[in-house]
Amino acid sequence: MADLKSTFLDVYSTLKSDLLQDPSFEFTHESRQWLERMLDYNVRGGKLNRGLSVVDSYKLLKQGKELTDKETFLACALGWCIEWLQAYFLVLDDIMDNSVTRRGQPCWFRQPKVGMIAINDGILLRNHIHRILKKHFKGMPYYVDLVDLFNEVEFQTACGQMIDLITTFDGEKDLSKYSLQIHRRIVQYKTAYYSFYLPVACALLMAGENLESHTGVKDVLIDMGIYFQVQDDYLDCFADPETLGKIGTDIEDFKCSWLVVKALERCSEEQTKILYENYGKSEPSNVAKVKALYKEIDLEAVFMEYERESYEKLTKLIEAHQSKEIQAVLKSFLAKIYKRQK
Ligand code: DMA
Ligand code: MG
Ligand code: MG
Ligand code: MG
Repeated sequence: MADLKSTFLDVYSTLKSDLLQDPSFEFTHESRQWLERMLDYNVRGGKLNRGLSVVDSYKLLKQGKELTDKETFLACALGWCIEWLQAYFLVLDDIMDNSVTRRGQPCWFRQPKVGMIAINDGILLRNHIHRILKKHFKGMPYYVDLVDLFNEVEFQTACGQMIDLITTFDGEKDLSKYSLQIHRRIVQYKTAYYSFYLPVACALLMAGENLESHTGVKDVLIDMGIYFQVQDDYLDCFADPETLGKIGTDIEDFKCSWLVVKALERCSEEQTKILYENYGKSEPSNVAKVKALYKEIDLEAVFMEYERESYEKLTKLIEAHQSKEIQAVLKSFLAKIYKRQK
């Protein structure tokens, strides 16, 4: 496993150096330095789960047969395209969510000399995906499907971000419109497609499969993605920022988080009043009152129960699948995220 990660990181160096030598642009020393710093800061430093999943999934689809060097390189390159997509969305998400830290360091836009240049850096990260695909996959029979897949998933993610943001800033702050249904719609689009469906879809395309014949797999992955984002919402409030690598902002940002939806379901009239008065305000005293309320109604226990149930449901869905290889892919995903702390 440590070995796969180091191979994966080697491929990053290759892809980065390609981008720093891109013949379509006349780089100066400054622009090349900017780009290199921007890539190392935003693309390389994550958990790399999504990217590594492409390689893992592809291996499982190949039934454990040894991959050729070329196959390993291509699977890693596709994995990195997902990491690039993620970096692109996160750079912009942190601006819009007014976040402070990410992956244990200040958000990119908070770096001195960066600021709103981060917006263009986000656009560049997005463009890099297609430059990588063009350079390494152009001759492949699945090239068009791959480009289409990245475009579709990007569109879904951007729509998810749109509904996350307009639900939050829709004029008057009104908690009464928040529900589990709305939450599910937001997280399905903003997180599940790119984090769970995309890595497996990449591996399937590389293995010569047709995505239309795997809709059952997609449904399980979407459910897993929803569970993953519920964890993200939970950790936003309850995790130690040191471990998580980011400081939560959902309460301040008036987000339609799973926690606030569950709180609304469980609060007494009195408690609901406290929630309405304090949710969505940036003063620490307001945030503290919301957190105290969450503790009072024991949302931690509610989440634990949800986590247990989700694990059971997902396991059943996976085991209902015909193909043993696909079962193995899905199980390895679930094992990676179950009870995660970051
Ligand atoms: C982020 O949702 C979704 C995308 C597409 C970046 P979020 O704002 O809850 O993520 P985070 O908690 O990492 O800022
Ligand atoms: Mg965010
Ligand atoms: Mg966000
Ligand atoms: Mg979050």
